[in-house]
Amino acid sequence: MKTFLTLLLLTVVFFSSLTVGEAKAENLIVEPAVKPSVAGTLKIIDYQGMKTIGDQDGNPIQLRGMSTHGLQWYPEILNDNAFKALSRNWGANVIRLAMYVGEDGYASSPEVIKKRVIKGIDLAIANDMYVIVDWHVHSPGNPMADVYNGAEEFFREISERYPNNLHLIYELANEPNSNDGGIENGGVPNNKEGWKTVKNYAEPIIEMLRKNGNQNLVIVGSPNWSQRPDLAASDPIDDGNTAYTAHFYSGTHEPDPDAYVMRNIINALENNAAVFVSEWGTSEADGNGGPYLKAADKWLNFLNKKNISWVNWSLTNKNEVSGAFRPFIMNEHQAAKLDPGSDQKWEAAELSLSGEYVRSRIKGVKYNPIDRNPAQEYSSVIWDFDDGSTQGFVVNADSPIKNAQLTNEESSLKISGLAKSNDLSDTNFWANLRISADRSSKRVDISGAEKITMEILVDKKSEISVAAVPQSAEHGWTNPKSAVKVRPADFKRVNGIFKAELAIDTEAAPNLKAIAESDKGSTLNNIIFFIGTGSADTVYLDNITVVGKRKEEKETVNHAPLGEAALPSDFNAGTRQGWQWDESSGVKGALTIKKADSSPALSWETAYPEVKPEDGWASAPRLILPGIETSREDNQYLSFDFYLKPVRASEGSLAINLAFAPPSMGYWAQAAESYQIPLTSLEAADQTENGLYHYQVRFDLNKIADNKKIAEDTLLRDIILVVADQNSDFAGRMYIDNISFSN
Ligand code: IDC
Repeated sequence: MKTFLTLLLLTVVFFSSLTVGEAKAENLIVEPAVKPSVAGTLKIIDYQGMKTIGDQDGNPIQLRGMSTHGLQWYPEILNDNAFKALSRNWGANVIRLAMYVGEDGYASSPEVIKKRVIKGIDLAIANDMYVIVDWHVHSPGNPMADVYNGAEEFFREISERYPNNLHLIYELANEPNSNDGGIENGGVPNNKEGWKTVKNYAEPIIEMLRKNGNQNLVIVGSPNWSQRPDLAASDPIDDGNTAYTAHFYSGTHEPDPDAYVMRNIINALENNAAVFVSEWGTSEADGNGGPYLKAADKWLNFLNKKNISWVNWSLTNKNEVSGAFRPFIMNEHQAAKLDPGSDQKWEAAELSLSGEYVRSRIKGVKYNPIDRNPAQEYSSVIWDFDDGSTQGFVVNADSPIKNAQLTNEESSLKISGLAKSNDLSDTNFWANLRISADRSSKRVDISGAEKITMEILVDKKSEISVAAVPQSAEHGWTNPKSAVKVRPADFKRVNGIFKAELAIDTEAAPNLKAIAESDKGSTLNNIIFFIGTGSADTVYLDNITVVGKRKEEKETVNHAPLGEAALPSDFNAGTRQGWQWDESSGVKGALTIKKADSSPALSWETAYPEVKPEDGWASAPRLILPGIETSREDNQYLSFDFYLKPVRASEGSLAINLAFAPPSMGYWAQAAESYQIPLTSLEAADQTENGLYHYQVRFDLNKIADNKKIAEDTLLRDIILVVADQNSDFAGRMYIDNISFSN
């Protein structure tokens, strides 16, 4: 008995380890991430001849979790429900607090942003997650640039507040890079010298931390947007608990050991450095496009196999593909809330495709995406006989019974002369009366049809059978498989007559299935019924209906023709002259050419949501003129006419923003000031004859944010215009015209 039990046990263990083993070969279905309460202090250890992150006992541990978006823009994620959802429902053991320093971040309002970081740290600790404090170097690209002066002080303050706290991981520089006016203007080159700059920046901060007794894991970014941990590995920082950052976006960086980023990671590992992927996305490198989930699978397979920790970008409901939550899109959906509420989890439909995918990968479970356009039930009454006619039904030419009569009686189809139409066997309906809708003009789309239903009315209860051949141009005939019957017991007395419902499904009527599932069109154009009765001479049919399920088709948006990108954009030729919705636009409705002030202008409708996202750009119409390879030359302004035709506009204001995407300036140069339209004083604006409010907007090209300078010959690449919401209730139409450089 004992041996038998042992054997049984062994078999069970053998088989279960086999299934786990098989799943593991994929390295995507993985063990839950181990929490700090179990793993304790993190330290870099030797593992399979390389370095990796280990727990307090020296066992390898993998951190898997999410990064916030810029805390200056999306601080709403800092709430207990969200952190509980991430820790419990997603199974994350790490969260990264992306503290931008530039771009209106920490350097602009240190106290506000620092408070947010502290709140994030406290929430992470309370919810049993490690927390990465990310000094988000992004633009400018050199961690030694002036805006980043406060780094050491910042890390000192945080580490004094959380002395040697095992939850904290310090990420000293998100992404050193060579952009922003070129290397001579403070970028970090993608080479040994570039890494040296980063190293020189990081060393004193690490020294300070260690001197003060902080043994925390430290992560240091690498040149070229943290794609060069190999450079760091060949000239490492002299510290036993420092790892190097690698970042990738699965739509841009190939999951191939011979491709740039993955090869650099492998080189770094082979050179005895620990690598930490503190940011990766399912999109392209600009945060949009895709999602590229197959490539992400390959990447994660690699990371999981090598026990590399990873953190996904990002926890935002901004309308960008890498964002984990459903964004606002006008007329489509509201943004999901970053506070999931007291149930402490987000429904799958509140997540974006990316968020739903990444959640399952963090959890280590199978990725089973929900159907985002599920088929909906429909029911269309095709023949109701309410017009007093037979609606095209006649005795079919092939009917063996000829002398039946079809008339309309009290808005139903009366069929009399059925006495001899009485074969009630399941399959031998051939001897019965055939009627068909030969003269019906109905042409109805029945795609997804599952059954045909009808009401049968008789004066005296009787058995009635009906077989059907619905017809389309493509599918003219398939023999019915069987007739369907209603029995005397199925009838109920209604207003002095007996009534029953009969339903013919696709099994009984195979031609229904053929038409419903055809990809060449599912237009029903006729139907033949074989009608048998037990004892009735007269039967009435009513409300012949098709019932089924199908996906709602999205309405296609009819934009005016795109035309050729051209400045000035006067829209007089009836095209959009290259203007289109930017991917991140919160408005995606029709872009049309309509007259404003008697001249054709580019026009669209906008209605901002009542529940405002923190970032007023998230719900904004955002236009882009991509690839306009032009420069400002000696012009001082970019100017245009802007018109509003509100349906509602009584509160808040609109802020029009301008940006260019010059490759030489990190693809972003934004006018320092926005153009404000307070909706409370619309009457101060000029009005056109047809009542539009008119604004002559102009942006000074010498006033660019972050001290950037657009030279006369700086290649601008794209022009981006954003009409941001500032607590407004605006709904209505907007127009833009005569976009040009000017003096
Ligand atoms: C992006 C954000 C986007 C924001 C932009 C500029 O997703 O909403 O407008 O920054 O600040 C990174 C950076 C990270 C980027 C992200 C996607 O670390 O800040 O966020 N990305 O572009 N490196 C590669 C990609």
